[in-house]
Amino acid sequence: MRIVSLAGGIGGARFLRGLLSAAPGSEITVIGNTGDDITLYGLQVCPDLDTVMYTLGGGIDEEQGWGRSEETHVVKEELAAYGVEPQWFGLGDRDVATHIVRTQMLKAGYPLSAVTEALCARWRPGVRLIPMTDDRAETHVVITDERGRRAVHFQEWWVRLRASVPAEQIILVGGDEARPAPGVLQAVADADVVLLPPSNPVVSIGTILRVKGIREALEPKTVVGVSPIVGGAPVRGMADACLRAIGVETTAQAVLELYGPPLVNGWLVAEEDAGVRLDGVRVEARPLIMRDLASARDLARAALDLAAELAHPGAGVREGNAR
Ligand code: FO1
Repeated sequence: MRIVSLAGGIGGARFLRGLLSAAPGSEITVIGNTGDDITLYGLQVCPDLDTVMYTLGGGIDEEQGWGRSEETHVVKEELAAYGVEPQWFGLGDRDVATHIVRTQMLKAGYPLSAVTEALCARWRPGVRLIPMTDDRAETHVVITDERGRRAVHFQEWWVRLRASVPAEQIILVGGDEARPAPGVLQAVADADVVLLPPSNPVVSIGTILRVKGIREALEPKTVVGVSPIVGGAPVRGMADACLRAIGVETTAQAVLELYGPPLVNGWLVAEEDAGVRLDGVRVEARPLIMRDLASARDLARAALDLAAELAHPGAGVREGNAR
């Protein structure tokens, strides 16, 4: 089976680990969010791509959900000793190597999609990881604080400010010009099913959907999404602060409406949100908390089962393994 999954950071990566376990032998293409990317100390950092690559490749710092396991921070301490800014965003020593390889390949003229393929040759994530675009598309946030009204990089709002200052606007700098990276639209066209994991609906899934042509390519496909909101709160992260910024309620219903029926055909919600309804969408209640591989696998399997039902109404049985 050919599966395409959009993905942001931690929630998306954990869902993908469950998907690999639920659908072994499937061909999985991940379209990764690059709106979080930031250039720091001259290095190109791609947090969401790296979280997927490290998580599926076995190199992730499990409890942080980002960065490398067995990490040290000597470079970070030395940079601080030189008084180099910013000091609110920490790169681990092992992680720095990834950014050095990425930066030198970008400077040599390789597109981000080729760089990501090269990095994945080491990590072997078991999926094909493609950035949503090879072009620059960076999420910035308009805030008003003691220095007045200004736009800051998403990471400054997210990491330094911890979203404590309201986001008046969320802007994708370069978003209007960004084109899907090579292979993205083809993978969607070839897909048997498309999944929207419980990543941040605004700055991850929402960002990918803003790249020209991606939403349109997805609409004719069987698309099943997993609500990132359970009982009125995000499962993790600060999706509520992002949803507030675009005037959307923090509910499973509101996020479904944000994505919309032409895009989403199936929607998995938590049992407490079983009342969610939208014409043209099949909603099913399932446990959504991924506390370990087994629960992530069960969630991914539920998404695939719903997709199979939608693609072959009344089949009730996923092709390949009858119950
Ligand atoms: N998050 C933090 O809260 N503090 C950090 O210092 C930090 C550093 C960092 C370095 C590399 C990387 O790939 C991710 C990092 N993150 C950090 C997480 C990052 O902000 C998030 O992973 C995404 O941007 C949101 O999904």
